[in-house]
Amino acid sequence: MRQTWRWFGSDDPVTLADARQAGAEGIVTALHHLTPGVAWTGAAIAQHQAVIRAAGLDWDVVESLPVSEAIKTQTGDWRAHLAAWRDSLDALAAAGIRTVCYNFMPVLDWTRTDLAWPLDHGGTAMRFDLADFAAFDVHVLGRAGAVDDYDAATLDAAAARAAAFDKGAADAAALTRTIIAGLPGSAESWTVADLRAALARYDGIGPDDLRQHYVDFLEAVVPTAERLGIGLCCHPDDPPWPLLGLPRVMSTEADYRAILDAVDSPANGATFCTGSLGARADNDLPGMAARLGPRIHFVHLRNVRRGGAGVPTSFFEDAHLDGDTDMVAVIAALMAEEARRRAAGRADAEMPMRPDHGQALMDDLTRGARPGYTAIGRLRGLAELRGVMRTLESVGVPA
Ligand SMILES: [Mn+2]
Repeated sequence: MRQTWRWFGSDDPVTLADARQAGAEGIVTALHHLTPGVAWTGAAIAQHQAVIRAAGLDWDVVESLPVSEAIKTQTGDWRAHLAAWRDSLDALAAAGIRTVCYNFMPVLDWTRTDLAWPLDHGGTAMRFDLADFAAFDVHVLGRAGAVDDYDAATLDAAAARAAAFDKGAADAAALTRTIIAGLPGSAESWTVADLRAALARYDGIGPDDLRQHYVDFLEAVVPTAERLGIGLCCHPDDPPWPLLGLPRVMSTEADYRAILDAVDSPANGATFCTGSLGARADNDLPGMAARLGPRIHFVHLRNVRRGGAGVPTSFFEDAHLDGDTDMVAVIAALMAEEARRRAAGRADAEMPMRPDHGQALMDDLTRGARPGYTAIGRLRGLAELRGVMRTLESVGVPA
């Protein structure tokens, strides 16, 4: 697999020079300053690409080309947003960029309850605690119907956390800020009232409606991607279950299969994120890597340790080779897919992968980075993953 590294642009505390020292071969990035629904222009793409090239790297993968809330809800300017999305694909292909990741999660891009959970070794990791999340949902957001989404033990634990908020023993505002950090754009600009308004846009949109909107989106953009030779790849839901009453439709193998079959084109592919999918004990990741393999265009390797076998559950972001996912088996399955592609003469035999998040280790603790996008933590992750790949290359991948 090709070793890539996510970079958020010139204001990212982890620089392109850092990415090179970590051994990255290519860059994953986006025009993060542009609003969803606005077309990316050739000039803006070329400017970003020139900065990356000046650092001796190349822009291999777009992550993400955002799908607007209007498209997901089929309201407002959604048809114009679809046209803009196609225009962006045209401009990206003209710049030679042919792997485009996106997601179809309503409102929330990703959700954690602790961005710096202390680990025994002195570093920190991101964590999702189900009781904390329920405390936010039931006692801070006060969402109607929230109590129906958690079991009795979780609700009891959530009530105890909320009581601690009242006594000042825990900070409801900090928990709110952490959960809102997963909202797209500038998290500081979101309030609980904004979140309620964003959730209200999905009143009456159930999972079947959202899946249909998703298929409609694919039918509108996949022919363009096919013509341009672009591989679109959808990132799974993170975490992979419904949150805050919002429907989620990319959480399981069955979800992926439904979407890949609905628009059956090589251009309609998957981002295989072991970190997101691995938060469910019922996702068989090595098996999914093998079965979805021909349609995987981009790989995120990350490991989580779950709090239990249930869904939903708590989890934290463990080291890349630790956690509950058998990372060696996943990498072997993906490398076997690459071998099949090479044998079939596919031009996209080598899949781009990146270490998806790292813990905060050593100087990461004082340097600052976007949540999960540390320098040393990801360098460690990439080095460990590279070691697995190099070993499997040497000893051979089981067919
Ligand atoms: Mn990911």
